[in-house]
Amino acid sequence: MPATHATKPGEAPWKKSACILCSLNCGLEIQVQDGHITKIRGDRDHVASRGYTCEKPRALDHYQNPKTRLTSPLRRRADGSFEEIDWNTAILEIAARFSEVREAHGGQAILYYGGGGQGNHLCGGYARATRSVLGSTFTSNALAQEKTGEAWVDGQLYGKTRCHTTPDFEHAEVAILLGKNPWQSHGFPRARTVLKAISKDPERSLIVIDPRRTESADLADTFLQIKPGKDVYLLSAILAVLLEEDLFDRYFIATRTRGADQVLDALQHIEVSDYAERCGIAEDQIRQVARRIGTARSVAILEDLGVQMAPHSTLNSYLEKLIYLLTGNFGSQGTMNLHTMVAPLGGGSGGPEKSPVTGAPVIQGLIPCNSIPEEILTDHGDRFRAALVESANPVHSLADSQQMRDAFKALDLVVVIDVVMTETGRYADYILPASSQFEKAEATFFNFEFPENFFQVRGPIFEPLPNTLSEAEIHSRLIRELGGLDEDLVQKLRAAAEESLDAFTQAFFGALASQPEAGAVSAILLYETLGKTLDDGMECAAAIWGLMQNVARSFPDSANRAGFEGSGPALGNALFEAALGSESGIIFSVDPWDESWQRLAHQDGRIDLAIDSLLDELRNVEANGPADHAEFPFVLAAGERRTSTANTIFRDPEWRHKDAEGALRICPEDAAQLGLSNGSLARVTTRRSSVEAPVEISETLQRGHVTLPNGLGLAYPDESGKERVYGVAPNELTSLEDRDWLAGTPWHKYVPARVEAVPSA
Ligand SMILES: Nc1nc2c(c(=O)[nH]1)N[C@H]1C(S)=C(S)[C@@H](COP(=O)(O)OP(=O)(O)OC[C@H]3O[C@@H](n4cnc5c(=O)[nH]c(N)nc54)[C@H](O)[C@@H]3O)O[C@H]1N2
Ligand SMILES: Nc1nc2c(c(=O)[nH]1)N[C@H]1C(S)=C(S)[C@@H](COP(=O)(O)OP(=O)(O)OC[C@H]3O[C@@H](n4cnc5c(=O)[nH]c(N)nc54)[C@H](O)[C@@H]3O)O[C@H]1N2
Ligand code: SF4
Ligand SMILES: [Mo]
Repeated sequence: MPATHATKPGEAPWKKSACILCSLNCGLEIQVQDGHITKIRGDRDHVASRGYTCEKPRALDHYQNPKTRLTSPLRRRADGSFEEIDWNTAILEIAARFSEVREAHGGQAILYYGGGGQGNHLCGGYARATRSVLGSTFTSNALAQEKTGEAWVDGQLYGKTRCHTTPDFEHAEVAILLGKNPWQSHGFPRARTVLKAISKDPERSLIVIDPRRTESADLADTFLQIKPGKDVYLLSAILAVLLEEDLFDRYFIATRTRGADQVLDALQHIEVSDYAERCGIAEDQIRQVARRIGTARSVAILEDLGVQMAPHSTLNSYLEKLIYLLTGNFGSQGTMNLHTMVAPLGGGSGGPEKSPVTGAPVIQGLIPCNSIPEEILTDHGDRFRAALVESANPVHSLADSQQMRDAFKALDLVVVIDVVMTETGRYADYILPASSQFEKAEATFFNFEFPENFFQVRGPIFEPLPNTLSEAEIHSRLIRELGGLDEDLVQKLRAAAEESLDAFTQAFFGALASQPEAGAVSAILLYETLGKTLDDGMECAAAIWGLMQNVARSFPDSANRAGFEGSGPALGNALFEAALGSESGIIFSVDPWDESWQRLAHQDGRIDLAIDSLLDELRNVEANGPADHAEFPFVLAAGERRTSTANTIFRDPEWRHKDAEGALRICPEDAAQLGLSNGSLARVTTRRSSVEAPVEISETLQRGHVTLPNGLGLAYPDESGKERVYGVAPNELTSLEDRDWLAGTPWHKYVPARVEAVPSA
């Protein structure tokens, strides 16, 4: 790697890679010329995407070649400006300053934030080594403002938070999208193709639950245009109807679950007509939907930010899962299944369950994003004093940007590893320039497929930009400087790696057995030894060897069924060699339809349906809801995925042909009442701040509901080189306290707001 594919005479070669703009990482073929991405097409050989892409990757050169690429380590001066320094100085000083923090306050005072956005995940593994050398216990990333509530519920139901279910939309008779707009945001392979197929098939139904008539809702057989934030009423009313009309799968409940009685008891008290009114969906329609679900051969559901970033979010995840579980839609074709994975998402297991400073829950090893400023802006002796931020932009992406700026200013040391200058970088003491995702080996870690799961390793398609380094190299240098690497061991393992993969395997496992402490830095050991024997540009794929050994240990039968022979280390090696040798990805696991039952982590093999704390919340749902704010009559969804958004991965506003400044969407009636017209300016005010945005009048919205896109409000130089901020940064408007009581996940989709016309000058 990187290898080439058939080209026309005179044409630049097509190089295999993947899109890095959303979790799907669709396979791509890319032509490059003079350091630029010139042509892109879907890779038809890719094992998961099979040639599919959406429109966004066409703009990928804006990621690879923005005006703001970093080409030197930077150190902040006393006056706040940055000066360029060389790598040696940067590594020396950063190691020394982290050591000072560790000596004065302990390693747990160093927060690690990040570990991979949509396609940059190997750094998370290498950073684990640095964290262990520093003794940095706590970590967080975007999952802790979206998926931790759902993961916590999975942990209760199935026994481990890594028991993640995936919907089988390819085969489901009924497909439900709950607060999810895959037409724009994807979330499963070939989303548009799959949705269109369900929509066209008269035997199958697509049900969309969303306050806005989205592109996905346009394809729905049934669109439930719910009042924003009221899903808890709809979901529990559906469950109540299923109970009333005896549509639960009693056999499944009796043989496969425990704790159902407590759930049924809580559901009995629900008055469907009252709940229908609260969520704004007619009772008749709720009953029809419940009957469709209750009588279908198979049902699959995908929930996402529309409920995960709204009031009652953890409870919503629970109710969503009760709908498919109580109707027996689990562990079979067309339903919900527990899949294999190359590495569990999140920050690792086995650490503290609560933060010692705020008592915030640590789920999937992650501190809730909304707690981070409180973990810093306090007198508590255990507060965070330093942060290492990698491949993330938390000052922009976490709730309440002002509090985030204050918090980052209060830290003794902030180090940011990124490809460009960001809102977070501005608060750093040091910024380290990383090679881009097209300049180093990377891999796809959102492997959520079932019954066949896939993995793609991709090679670089460009030489690294001069003076940038891969994260693996950065962590390796830091660890060396911190004295965390046993150089004799490195020599021994490198010699073995040069001999053969088998010799290396034996030497590596032997070393771990005699020096278990080396396990903590194993990713960097792999990089420094096995990595040096891989092809040019593939060094940082070395950690994948360890992950493939884990796959061989955790899912040997699945890997054998996928055609990989042997067991133990030999199986791991077969997987590793195949992964590095197949540019369009491999199917690494194949399961029978009932495999989910093997994957369940409860000892008795049953699903534990009763979650007392959430049933209590359900019984007192009113009291646990958001407060009313009379002065803020609108609900603002702050962070809608649109065709013109891709988190903050593209900073150059040029790529946005439509919706350049990120419009505030509002329905015609509200716009008329407020005197707003298309393109006119609106002022949006929340408890935190007040911003201006151009208006887009849209029939897709209901009264009282407005939306702003995610990923805007980024600073970028204009033609004259002067920095300008394009669009509204959504988190200038959000509040830290608007969050789930259990998981701490934010209510970004439910921001109380006021909207006014800005008088034209
Ligand atoms: N184009 C594009 N695609 C992306 C991204 C991107 O930036 N741009 N980002 C990627 C990332 S990081 C993620 S996490 C995913 C997120 O993917 P999604 O979760 O699909 O994205 P959103 O548009 O934020 O929210 C989904 C839907 O929730 C609806 N919603 C709002 N409030 C409520 C409510 O109260 N109840 C219900 N039921 N629905 C509600 C919105 O109208 C919206 O249609 O997208 C990924 N894909
Ligand atoms: N109000 C509101 N806030 C939200 C959301 C919302 O809907 N509403 N959505 C939330 C969600 S779901 C998410 S996922 C987050 C996303 O927010 P973040 O997780 O903070 O990350 P991204 O915006 O994806 O930005 C990723 C960063 O990685 C950098 N990067 C890219 N490639 C590389 C590389 O190879 N190496 C390194 N070191 N860095 C690289 C980019 O330059 C960028 O700065 O935002 C969250 N914030
Ligand atoms: S679906 Fe996601 S990964 Fe695939 S091409 Fe579109 S943005 Fe890229
Ligand atoms: Mo996300």
